[in-house]
Amino acid sequence: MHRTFETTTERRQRTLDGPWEFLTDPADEGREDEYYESFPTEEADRISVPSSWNAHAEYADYVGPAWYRRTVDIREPGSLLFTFHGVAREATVYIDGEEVAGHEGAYTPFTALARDLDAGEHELVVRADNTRTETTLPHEDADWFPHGGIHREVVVETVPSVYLRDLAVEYDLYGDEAAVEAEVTLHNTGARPAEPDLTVSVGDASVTESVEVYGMDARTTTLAVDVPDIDRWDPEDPTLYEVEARLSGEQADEREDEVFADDLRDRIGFRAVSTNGREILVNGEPVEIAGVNRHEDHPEWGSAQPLRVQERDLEIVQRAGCNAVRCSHYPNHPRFLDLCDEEGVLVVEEIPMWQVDESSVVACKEPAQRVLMAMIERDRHHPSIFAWSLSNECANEAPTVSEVTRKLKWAADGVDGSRLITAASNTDWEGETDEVFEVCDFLSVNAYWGWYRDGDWGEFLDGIAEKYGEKPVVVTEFGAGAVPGDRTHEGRKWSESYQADLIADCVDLFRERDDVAGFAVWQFCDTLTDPSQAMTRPRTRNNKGIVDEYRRPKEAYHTLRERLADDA
Ligand code: ADA
Repeated sequence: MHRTFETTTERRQRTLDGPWEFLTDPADEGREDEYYESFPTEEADRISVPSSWNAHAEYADYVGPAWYRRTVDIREPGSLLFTFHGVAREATVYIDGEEVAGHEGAYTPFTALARDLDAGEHELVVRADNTRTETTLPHEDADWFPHGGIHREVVVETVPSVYLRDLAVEYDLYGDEAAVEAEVTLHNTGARPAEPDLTVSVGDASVTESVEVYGMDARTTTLAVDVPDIDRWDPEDPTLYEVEARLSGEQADEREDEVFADDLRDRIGFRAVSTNGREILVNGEPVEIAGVNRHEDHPEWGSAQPLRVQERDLEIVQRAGCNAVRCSHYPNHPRFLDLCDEEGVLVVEEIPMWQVDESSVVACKEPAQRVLMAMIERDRHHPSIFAWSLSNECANEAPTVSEVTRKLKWAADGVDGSRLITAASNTDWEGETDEVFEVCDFLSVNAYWGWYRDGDWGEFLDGIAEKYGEKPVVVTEFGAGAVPGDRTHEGRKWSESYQADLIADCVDLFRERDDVAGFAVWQFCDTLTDPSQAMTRPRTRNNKGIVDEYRRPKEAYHTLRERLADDA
C-alpha cells in the first residue's frame, strides 16, 4: 500500500501494481494517432507499475513521452476514484477513451473520478512525459536524474454517490487539551439532495452532525472536536492519533432507501513548533537538528520507493544518530513521511524550486504555487514535518525572486499556520542583504567551503550571525564528493577520507556554536544525476553521499555516527 496504515474501511480499495502495457513515443505521435482510443498493443512492451522506466535497462536513458495501458475490472456498476500518487513528470489520463485528468509535477498526487461505470472491463491509458525545460519544476539540468513514468502507486477505490472528498484537520493546544477543527468536504454525485450523518473522531473523542449536500454539488463543513488528556507527539515519544471522517445514516426521504457509508482516515500528532531567538523548539523545548538530505533514488528502483528501501534508509539515518531528514528537493513519497511520523524523525519538506534564476522565476511562479499547495494539502497531517521549504538556492539576490518567495510564503501561511517556513540560500551567499531570509522563520544555509571553494566556515557563520542573529540558522547543505572505495594516504579530494574529515570538522564546529540550530549533511546516499552534469560528476552521480548508491557506508558515515550516535 501507499501508506503504512489503512486510509478507509468502507471503500473497496486496490492498488494497480503490476505489469502495464508500455510504449515510448519519441516522435510524440500518440496523441495524434489516438493511442487512448486504440492503443498499439502489438508494439507494446510490459513494464511494472509503480516504477521509474529509467530503472529498466531498455529505457535507462529515455526522456520524452511514453504511454501506459491496462484494464480494470469492476463487478458491479458504480463510480471509481483513481488516485495517481506520482507520475513523472507530466501526465494525461484517459478512461475508456475519454480524457479525465491532467497533471504536472512528479511528486504530488492527482485524482480522476470515473462516474457510473458499467460492470465489466474498463480501459485505463496514461500518457507520461519526463521532459524538463527551463521553466518546469525542476528545470532541465537540475542535479538529479529526470526519472520518468508512473513511479508511485495508482490506487483505485469504489466510492458511493455521496462520498468524502477531503479531510483537513487543524488544532490548537491548551496544555494537555486539543481543540481540533476538521474541515470535511462531501461530494454528492447524485441528482438529489442528501443529508448523511457525518462523524469526525480523533482517538476516542468524536462529534456527529447531519450535513445537507445538494445534488451534483460539493459541501465543505467544519466540525469541532475537543480531545482531553492528549499525549503529545515528540521526537522522543512520537504518539499518533487516528482521525476519521465517516458518513452514515439513511436518506431521509421515502423515495430512496439509500444508506450512506464512507470513511476517510488519517493520522495526526499533537505538537507545537516555534522558534525562540536562535533555537528551534518542539513543544517548547529546543531541538538540535542533526540531519541528512535525502533524494528518492536507488540504482535498482530509480525514483520509485519500495517500502523496504524506505524503512532501510530511515534505519541507516537513525543508526548514524541523526534525528532529521531534509526531503531534498521535493515532496517525498507519503509512506516515507508515515515512517518518519512513527519514528519521531523531524522533516523539512521542500518544493522543487531548485536553482531558479531571475530570467525564469516569473514563469515558475504558478507551478511553484501549485506544487506548494498540493504538498501542504497532501502532507498537512504529518507531525514529523516541522517546516516547509519554499526554494533551494534560487537567485535570492534578485528582487523578482524575493517577491515570488514572499508570495509563496503568504500562500503557505494561508493554509497552514502550524509550521515554520524556510528557504535555502545559494552557496555564494556572502553576507549581502538577502530579502528571502526575511520571510523565513529560520535560515537554511547551504555552503560548500572546503569543497567547491576555499573559505573559513567560522567566518562565514559569523557573517550570517551578525546579519541575521535573531533567527535560527540550520546549515542545510555542506559536504564533499567521495568516490566510494577511493582511499588515499594524502586524503585528497574525492577520497572517502577527505569527505570524512570535512564532515567531522563541520559537525564539530556547528555543534559548538550557539548560533547554529542544526545541520543536514549533503547527502544521504550517492544519487544519479542529470547526464548533462557528467563532466563534474564522476560515475554520473552526485557522490556526496555518506553511503553509496547501494547504501554501503563510506568512511564519513562511520565518522558521523561516532559523533552523534549514543551507542557508537
Ligand atoms: C547544491 C544543491 C544540491 C546539490 C549540491 C551539490 O547545494 O542544492 O542539489 O546539487 O549543490 O552537490 O553541488
